[in-house]
Amino acid sequence: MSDWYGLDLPPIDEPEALARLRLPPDLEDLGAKVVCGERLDFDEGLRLYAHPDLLAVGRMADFVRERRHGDVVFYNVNRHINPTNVCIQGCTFCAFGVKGTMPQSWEMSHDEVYERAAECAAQGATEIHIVSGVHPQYDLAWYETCFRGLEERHPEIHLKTLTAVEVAHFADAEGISYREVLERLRAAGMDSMPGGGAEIFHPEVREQICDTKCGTEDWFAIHREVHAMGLRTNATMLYGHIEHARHRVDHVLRLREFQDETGGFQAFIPLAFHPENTALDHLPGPGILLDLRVMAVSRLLLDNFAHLKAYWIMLGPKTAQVALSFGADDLDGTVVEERIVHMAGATSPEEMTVSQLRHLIEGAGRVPVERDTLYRAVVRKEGAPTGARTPA
Ligand code: V47
Repeated sequence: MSDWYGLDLPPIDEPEALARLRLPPDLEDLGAKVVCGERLDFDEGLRLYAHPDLLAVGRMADFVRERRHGDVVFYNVNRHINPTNVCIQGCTFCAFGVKGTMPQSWEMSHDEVYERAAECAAQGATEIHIVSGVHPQYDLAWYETCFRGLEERHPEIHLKTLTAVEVAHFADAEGISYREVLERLRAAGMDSMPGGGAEIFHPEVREQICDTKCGTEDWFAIHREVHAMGLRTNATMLYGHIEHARHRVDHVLRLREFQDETGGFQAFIPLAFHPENTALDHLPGPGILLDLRVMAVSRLLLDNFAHLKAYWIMLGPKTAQVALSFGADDLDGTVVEERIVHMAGATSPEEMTVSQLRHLIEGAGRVPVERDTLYRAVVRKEGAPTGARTPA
């Protein structure tokens, strides 16, 4: 059997698997590579973006997902907390970051963060996801105190905190290395890092949408340090704005190459651009067909990523459910409070209960499995809180 992404999977009858994909003749060569676990290259990625038969591309991605995960779809019980949205950056795709003088800005105290953490702890959350704008007064010491306070109060909750953009800012502001920033954050309680700030790595696009913040090399340098410290991170891609297919393929291939080196990424999360209240509000944003194609092509190219997340907050629950047949194996979590895309016009709810998440997964014919941040199955004692609230 061919080597399948380094995983020890049972052998399959490759010709039979290819036949079951029912591909049009001009995708059969790619299908043959996919069933044998052979890597697809840049031009093949472009072909997948251009091919008119989206469902055939989706079937190939679903094959890869099923080989890795069978019927299982993951979700978690988590809460997002954004201590402040005041931001000195000026990313054109963003409606979340604002100047401190604007009425829609907020600045939480440590106690306000702890109140939110106590609420989610009472609901059985296993993860708190913390990111902010780049606020000049919310310095490294502010977050160290915050994480220590959370760690003391809820040592059992995993802190998935800050993006490479915030880490780069602290290193600049303090005149210390990325590693020193990260070591201090880890000592304070950081357990892993989310995948934000990646946007689009290609300079043709990055220079137009976020030229003031941490560049592509720095984003990777920071993730490299986190991985070298033995912690995991995620990776994202913001799509559906000014980028083209070649920029998306370039983006995921840079991630694939890096993952070959470090192996520290857990999940890839394509993020669907929401234009409202942003400097790019003349753009329509992606439709469902692009949402599904990005998921499928990413699954096919990222052969060394274990998980692809259909982040329901950005896709909306219904598209996220369909994306489970286009390569995604994870819906993310209960979230509870989401500001980044809701300030940019998202119409999805901000919270889903566990029963709603499980209902979506079961409706897709899959088996829901609650995971922690590191994708270990969570086993709850009977009667223990599960993050479930009464649906509104
Ligand atoms: O980097 C900002 C994106 C990201 C908009 O790692 C927007 O588990 C759409 O990275 N329309 C932050 N997207 C969020 C993020 C994330 C979310 C959930 C889970 C994880 C994880 C990571 O949000 C930013 C940017 O790419 N974003 N503005 C917008 N208008």
